[in-house]
Parts: sequence; C-alpha cells; structure tokens
Amino acid sequence: AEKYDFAAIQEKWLPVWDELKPFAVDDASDTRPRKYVLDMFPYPSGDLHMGHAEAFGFGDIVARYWRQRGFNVLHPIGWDSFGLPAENAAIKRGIDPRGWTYSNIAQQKASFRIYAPSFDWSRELHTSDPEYYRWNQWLFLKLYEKGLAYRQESPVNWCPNDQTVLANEQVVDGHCERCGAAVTKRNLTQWYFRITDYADRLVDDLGQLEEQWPARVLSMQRNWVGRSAGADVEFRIEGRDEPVTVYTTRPDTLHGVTFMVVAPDSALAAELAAGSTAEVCTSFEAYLEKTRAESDIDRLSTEREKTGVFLDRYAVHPLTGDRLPIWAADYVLADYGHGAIMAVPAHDQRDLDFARTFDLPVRIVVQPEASDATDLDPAVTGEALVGDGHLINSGEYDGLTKAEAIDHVTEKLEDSGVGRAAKNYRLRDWLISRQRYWGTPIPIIHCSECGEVPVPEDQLPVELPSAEGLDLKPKGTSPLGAADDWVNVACPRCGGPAKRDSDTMDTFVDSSWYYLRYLSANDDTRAFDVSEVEKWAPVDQYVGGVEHAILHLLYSRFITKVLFDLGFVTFTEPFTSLLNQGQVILNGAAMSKSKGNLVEFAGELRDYGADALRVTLAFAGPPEDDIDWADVSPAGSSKFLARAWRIAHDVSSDAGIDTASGDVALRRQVHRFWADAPGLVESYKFNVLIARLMELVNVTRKTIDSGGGAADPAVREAGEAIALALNVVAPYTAEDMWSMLGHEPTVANVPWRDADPSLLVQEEVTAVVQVNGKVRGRLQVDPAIAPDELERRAREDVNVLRAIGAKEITNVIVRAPKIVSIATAK
Ligand code: ANZ
Ligand code: ZN
Repeated sequence: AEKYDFAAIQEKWLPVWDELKPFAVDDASDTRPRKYVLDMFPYPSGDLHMGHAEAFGFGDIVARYWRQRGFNVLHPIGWDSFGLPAENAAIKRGIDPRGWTYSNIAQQKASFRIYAPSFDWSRELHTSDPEYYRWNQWLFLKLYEKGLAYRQESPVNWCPNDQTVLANEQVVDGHCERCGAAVTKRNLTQWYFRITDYADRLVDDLGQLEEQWPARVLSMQRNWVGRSAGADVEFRIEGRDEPVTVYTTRPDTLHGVTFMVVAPDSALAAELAAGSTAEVCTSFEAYLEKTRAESDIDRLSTEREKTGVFLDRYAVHPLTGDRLPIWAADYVLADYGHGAIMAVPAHDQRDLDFARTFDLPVRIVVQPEASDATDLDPAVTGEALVGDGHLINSGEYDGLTKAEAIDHVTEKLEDSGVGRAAKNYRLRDWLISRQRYWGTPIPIIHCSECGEVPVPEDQLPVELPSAEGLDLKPKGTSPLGAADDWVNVACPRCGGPAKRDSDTMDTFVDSSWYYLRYLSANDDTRAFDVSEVEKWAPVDQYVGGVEHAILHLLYSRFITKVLFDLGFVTFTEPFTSLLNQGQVILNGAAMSKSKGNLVEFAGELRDYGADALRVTLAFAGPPEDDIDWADVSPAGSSKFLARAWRIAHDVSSDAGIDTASGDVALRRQVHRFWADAPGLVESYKFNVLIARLMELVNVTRKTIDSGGGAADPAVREAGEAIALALNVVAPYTAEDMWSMLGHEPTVANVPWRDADPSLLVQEEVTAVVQVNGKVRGRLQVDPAIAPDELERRAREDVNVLRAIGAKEITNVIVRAPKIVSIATAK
C-alpha cells in the first residue's frame, strides 16, 4: 500500500492474529517468568463505551509491554454478567434477562476483537454461566462451614424502587446507588458474610500495598473499615442495676462529660424511657418514630439542627460522682459502639451543638497550646476545641498532654474496674442476599425438621430456573420463591419436604474471586487449581476505575484472606499493583445518554480505528487524570501513526542493516529511547512514552529527508524501534510496519531492545572561557572532563592566549565542564 489506511490494516491483521492466537497462554513448556495483568471485567450493559476503551487500552499497554520484556503474560477477559440492570431491562421489555445479557456480551466481544487487547480468549468466563456460579455456591458453602456465612434478622437498607435490600456500601448519601431512590430501613432475615472478623487485617495488610496502590484508594479502604482506638467506660445509672457502657476515642476528656446521650432506636433508650414519666414516654415515642425515617448519613451530619428528648433519668460520673442527665438523640447511632455516648461538649462538635441547643453545661478540660481560653470558650464561639493541649479541670490529670491523659485515664478505669481500652470499627458485616432473580442462588435448603441444610457439594450447581412464567417485577420477595418446581425439594438430610432458599447473592460475590477462576477457567472439577494459583497469583497489575475503590476491592481482599485461612492460596492480598484510570468526559462533564453528550465508542472506532483511539487515550495525560474528549485529537493521532508507518514503508524499499555506518545522532536518539522507555511504562507515564515516540518519528524523518535517505542503516534501526515500541499502544500499525520491515508476525512477541551504553554518553558540552569577565573562547569538551584538564585546554586556546597577551595571570576559577574564568593584572 502507498497510503496509511487503518481500515485496510485492521482487516489485514485481524485474521492473522485470529489464526496465530499469540496471547493464549500455554504454560506447560514455558520457562519465562510470569506476569498476571488483569482489567476489571466489564458489565455487559450494552456495547463497550469510551471508559472501557480507556481502561482496556491502559491495561493492554502493560500486558503487551511485559510480554515484550520477556515475560509469560496472562491477560484474561470475562464478563460480570449477573445483576440488576439486566433484570430491570428484562422487566421493561418483557424479555428474559439471559437473552439480553448474552447478546450484549456478543456485541462487546465483537468490539473487543477489533480493539484488539492482547487477551487470552481461551479463558473467557461469564459469571452468569452455571459453570462459573457453581463455584460461587461452593465458596458460599466454604464460608458457611467456617461460620463466616450466617442468616440473621436485622434492620436493613431497603430500596423501595428496586424492592431489594442494599449493602451499606450501596447506599450513597442515603440513596440507592443504582436508581437514586431514597433508602429506607426494614427488618428482614438476610444472609451475611462475617467480614468484620477481618477488619483488623483489612486495615493492617494495606501496608503491603503502600506505593503500589494509589494513596487515595488506600485511605478509602482504611476509612471504610473505620478502625478507631479508645476506651469503653461504664456509667452507673440511677434506678438501674446494670451500668451502661459507652465507647469513646477520648478517655482523656472524661472530666468534661456533662451529659449522656443514647440512640433513640436502641433497646436501652426504650427501657430508660419506660422507667420514666408518662410524659417522657409519649414524647420519646414520637421522637423514635421520626428517627426511624432518617438515614444514618443524615443522623451523623454536623450540619443539622440538633434534636432530642430528655429522658428524665441520670447517670453517675465514674470518677467525680456528678449526676449526668440522660438524653435520647438521633445523632447517636444504635449499631455503633454501644449505642450510647458520654457527651463532652467542649471537645466534640456534635455534643457542643446539642449542648447549645438544649442549654447544657460546657466544661473545658483540654487547654489548647499557647492560647487564651477565654477567647476560645466553645460555649461562646460554638467551635469545639478538638486539637491537642494540656489537661485542666481534671483533678490528678491536670497538666498531662492529651496522649498521656488517654493512657492514664484508661489505666485508672481498668484499675477501678469501670472501663478498659477498646477498639471500634465502622465496618459492618456484608449483607449478601438479594430478593432478585438474575444472580447466583444461595445453596441452602430450609427444612422444617432440620433447619438450614447446605446443598451437598456434589449437587452443585443449584441452577437458576428459567425465567419463563416468573414475575420478575420487584415485590419485596424473591421471584424464585414462586418457581414451585424449583423451590420445593426433598431435604438432603431427612428426605422430608423442604424449600430452597430463594434469595440470590450480591454480584460482588461473583467478582470477589474471579481473578482465581481465570487460572483454571475450563476446569469443571474445582473452582481453581491450587497449583495454577501458585504459579500466577496474585495479580501483578490490576487496572480499573476508582468507582470500585471501596466495595469490589474490599470484598476481593476479604475473600482472598478467607481463602488464605482455608489453605487455598498462599498470599493475603489479591492485587499487587493497582492503576485507577480517570474518566472520559466531554466539555468538562461526565458523559451520559440522557444528557445527550455521549461519545460512542463504536462511532469513534469506525472513524479513526483502534490504534488512533488507543493512542489518543494514552497520550491525553497521566492515566489517573480525566480525559476531556473535547480537548483531544484522534485525527492528530492518526497523522502521527501515518508518519510512523511511512518510515517503515520508506525503509522497506531500501535495504541496509549495518548500523555501524549509520547516522550517529539518530542512533543516539534511538538508544536513549530504549534506555528510558521501560521506566516510562512501569511508572504509568504512557503519555510521555508516546511523546518520545513522536520525537523519534520526527528525527527519523529528518534523517531520511536530509541525510543518507531511507537506505541509512540507522533509519532501519529507528524504524524497527518505532514498530517494536508502538506495539504496546498501536498494535495494528506496529504489525504492519514490522511486516514492511521484512519480519514475520507477530511483533507482539518480539522483545524490546536493550540500549547500547556506548551510544548513551552525552556527546559534548561547550565550555566558556572568560578573561577578566569577557568571553574570549569556547571549547567542545567531554561533560566528564577533569577541572585541571579543562584549565589546561583553556590556557592553550589561541583566542584566550591573545586576550591575555603579556599580562600576568592573577587568578583562575574552574567550574568543569562549563566555565573557566581567568583574571590578570592590569
Ligand atoms: C467522647 C468524646 C470526646 C468523643 C471528644 C469524641 C471527642 P470514631 O472515631 O468514629 O470511632 N460515638 C461513640 N459511639 C457513638 C454512636 N453510637 N453514635 C454516634 N457517635 C458515637 O468515633 C468515636 C467517637 O464517636 C466517640 O468518642 C464518641 O464520642 C462518638 F472530645 O466520646 B467520643
Ligand atoms: Zn430435613
């Protein structure tokens, strides 16, 4: 061909690659070291979109790079194909979620084929296949055996629109993550995974990921677990036998406690109210009603006007014996700590807001450093003193620092038997049951005689019944409950009539371990082969969106630790390195169909081809940043690719391999590129890599046009370098160049070249020689020249000698390799 034609090149190489299957990993005889590169698998909600193009483009740079660095690279692909969107689409159109899902998968697959990430297609998986979800059920049973899966009635987040429960993680600002409806609470019996047993490890093991995961994600994980340290303190209650325990992170402020608050929706509040006056009972009941309608987020907000009910009951301060009024207020949550707090209004903002609303006393006990307390009285300023300082108004603890006082007070509480050091976590157990159809059936049978009976492993999978005849519309109970033939079974234990559990699993269960399934994707005898896991896992490079920074990663980390404890894996963190790509936006706004500002992947692919799209996305900036499609130029990327391609085209007609005689400046450029390129990829500087390739293309073109033409062996060397490196981001163009340069496919398997160190030394630098402050000479010198050598050469320079003449040299300053400054007598 005479002109760069991306469509023709794609058509030419796709069938070749289909035939060669260069990325199918056949491990048996391979001695290369291994790398496992994984992209978060797509949800098949339609065709691929620009976000996929970006994420999979970046993942592919890394995968192709490691392959060309001599590694045996596993880069698998599959679909996260269970879930609500399929079910909602099915309901809307009156079709089977299965059909909708699998036709979307086919479409995405066809697009991926053209986009051409270096996937090993032989390991393709769909979580909605019984061959996959069977092992979700196996995993569930493993957790069940370990006591890590349990059923319990408790108040749960309920989406009134989707008519299903939501994990805490799926409630965003009090609204359903999926549909945006305001979330309410309901008492339901649900399945949970005991992730709270792993809370400490989920925090502590983040240390293994420091530097390799984005700091932002590490802190989101840490905050989600929300571990805090402090003390449990017992308060005696007047008229009650049992003391009440509260959790505090600030035992040092114990002398500043002026009242107590209990969560209105706790059993304790109800009991204390019941033991009070009829009037209190009435106002408490009304308040409780109001509280029940509120979300936790609202309740914890510091912005809100504080409300509450005085219970007309009193606690006794454990150290001073002071009487402390007890209130019920919604800003205290029933299911955190002990559902009751010691209020320290001087040093806690919510307590202060409450105290100012209800005119309760404020006592400062931690004096801020170097300040005048009268200016800072929280009762006056409305600002709690939350910083460090020294204790005051605290008897024997006066003068101690906050940290010292925390230790001393905790010790004192322990000695007096009214408290102890304690930790607390924001993390709650993972609610995994869903009242929906399109998910993994929970492998439990309920028998009136035997209770909960796990489905025996050899009876897995419990297959989803056909959706035909089932009403999938959300109604608060699982549609599976109405599948009579499916739900009614004989109890595996006693043989009597029993019913299958009709809930399905949260789809985050599916994605919590899929990275292991890829390692034995076609093995129908086990979830994964431990020896394959030993070879490949954990994942060396994981790539995906920051929207999964909490849930998916937390659950995968948890399940990996469980599998470690069960002896199935030998590592405790699933993803060694993590790259979170930014979003693709348009004109500063997120793209969406409803806003009408959607850039369609399919259209861009048709107009510019896979390579130009990939180059555009990688060149736009650091991969973590958002890419505004209005600011980038796929047409510019096409031009660059055409220029690169033309170099190979020009070289191919002129032979030459003896680089020794080639243009040295060009050769230096090529070898500097090879010296820098690996570091650029490994630090995710894909945009810089492309900038360097552009520079190389330009210099090569200049050499062709001005020097020895395309027959210069250095030009061939440069053309090959460009083809080899371009493979990571523009595989079609690279393959075509490689072929024009006389090689067999596929360039993807040809290693990058090593830089020749002799070509890396910096050529020469110019040293300036001054005589009495005036520049009199310039010398071309080695940048590593020694100072005395430089001085000798300066003194020998003819122009310098002329300037000095017969005058006597009084001083010489040498700054190698840049300056020699000579002073003379007048
Ligand atoms: C006294 C105190 C003084 C507190 C002070 C803070 C500052 P984290 O870090 O999130 O664990 N608390 C305890 N249980 C609560 C509940 N069920 N609902 C709402 N708030 C609760 O927060 C622990 C702190 O949050 C505890 O320490 C308690 O207030 C409050 F200067 O006790 B603190
Ligand atoms: Zn039974």
